[in-house]
Amino acid sequence: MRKSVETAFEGITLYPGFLDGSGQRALLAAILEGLTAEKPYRPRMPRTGKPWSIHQMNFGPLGWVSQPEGYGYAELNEASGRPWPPIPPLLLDIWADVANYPAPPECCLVNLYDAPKARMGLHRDEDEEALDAPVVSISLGDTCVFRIGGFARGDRSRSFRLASGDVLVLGGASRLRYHGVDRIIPGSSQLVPGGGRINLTLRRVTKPA
Ligand code: MD3
Ligand code: FE
Repeated sequence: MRKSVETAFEGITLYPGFLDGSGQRALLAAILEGLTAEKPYRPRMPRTGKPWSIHQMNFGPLGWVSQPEGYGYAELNEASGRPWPPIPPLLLDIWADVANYPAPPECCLVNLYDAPKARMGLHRDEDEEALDAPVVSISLGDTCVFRIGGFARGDRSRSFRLASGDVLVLGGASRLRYHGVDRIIPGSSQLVPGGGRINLTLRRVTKPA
């Protein structure tokens, strides 16, 4: 069993430093390998089509997409017409260790915070059918200031830092809380070439048979 910290929120568990330096480098290499097959893109806001401040890519049978038509899951990368690359085995191992769920994840959404101003506004992850499964988040590279709130947009919120190698499991009673990334702290890690932060979220989308 790894050392974990129960947060102030039921259903949210933080594993600080789950990955040590060599684990982080091995995972980064697997991610960058996957990103040579399909190129990260800038998602577009529903309706307005305005581009986000981050880049995204997906691994796995289903990819989460944000397009002018709306949010949802897709089997193909619209930019290439091809399926998303497979989820790296190192990530499937992390899910098996911490998710406590009887089926593997179907989506690994890759968020690339590659600009100093990159952020993610408050939102809920609610496009999955399997809301009984947790979301498992793995952080690599620069530390970020992450915000977590309640079940309505205006509820009180608190901020935490997430550093390279940290794993956060978000499930149970907190699965539908609002959350977002206020900012990254440039220069806080040397892991990612050229700097920046990479967040990986593992999700189960469909109910297992
Ligand atoms: C809290 N990504 O991709 S991961 C996202 O760091 C997303 O890139 C952020 O939010 C990032 O949707 C945060 C942590 C996270 C994920 C799911 C949650 C926190 C959550 C679901 C419920 C509550
Ligand atoms: Fe989210």
